[in-house]
Amino acid sequence: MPPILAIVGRSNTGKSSLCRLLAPQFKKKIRVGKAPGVTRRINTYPVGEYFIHDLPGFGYMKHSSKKEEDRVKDEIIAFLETNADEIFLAVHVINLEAFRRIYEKYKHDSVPFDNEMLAFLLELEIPTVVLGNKVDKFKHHEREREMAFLKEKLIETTMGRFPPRKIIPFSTRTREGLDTLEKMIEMRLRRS
Ligand SMILES: Nc1nc2c(ncn2[C@@H]2O[C@H](COP(=O)(O)OP(=O)(O)OP(=O)(O)O)[C@@H](O)[C@H]2O)c(=O)[nH]1
Ligand SMILES: [Mg+2]
Repeated sequence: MPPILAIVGRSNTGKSSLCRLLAPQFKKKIRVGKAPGVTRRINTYPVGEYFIHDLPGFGYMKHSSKKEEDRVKDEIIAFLETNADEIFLAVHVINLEAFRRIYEKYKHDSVPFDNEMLAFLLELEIPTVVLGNKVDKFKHHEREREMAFLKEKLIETTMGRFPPRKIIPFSTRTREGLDTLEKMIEMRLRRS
């Protein structure tokens, strides 16, 4: 099996948009959209020596039932468990603009999805990088504040096991962070 680059994250964070940047030859086939829940199945794109797997988003999806959301979540978990050894890098895409609001909404009832997902990837020992995506939506001082909040909360739930240098500001729109990500992909690929 060729090595896998897995793109994971909540719905509407920019996973498929990222996929378009990493696999431009498939751009026309990759659907992106405004409403959460565009990608419903795992899509695979061969790019040279590895495969990109664009996963559906977990959490809220427009026009779907709780049952469908749970099915998608189960599918993502099963995919990660089954392929943990082949995944040379998981790219966990977080919408920086929505992270604080979602974190505050869920923290009283349970562990917010993003925190749970990162802990799960660590448990499976899958090398992971986190993208704080959509930074183009912020003014400079706001993005520093939101990035610091994101890092603080992810480090908290993973009890310091996830290094903050692997949480990078990103924008699929301006391509900020793309060079850094591509270097990480190259480096991990060499090691796998
Ligand atoms: N401003 C801004 N918008 C973005 C960025 N990345 C993605 N978007 C927008 O966010 C929306 C969702 O993008 P998708 O790439 O479809 O997100 P997804 O994570 O694949 O969504 P699902 O398949 O529903 O899980 C689209 O309207 C994109 O244009 C970004 O870096 N900046
Ligand atoms: Mg998608």
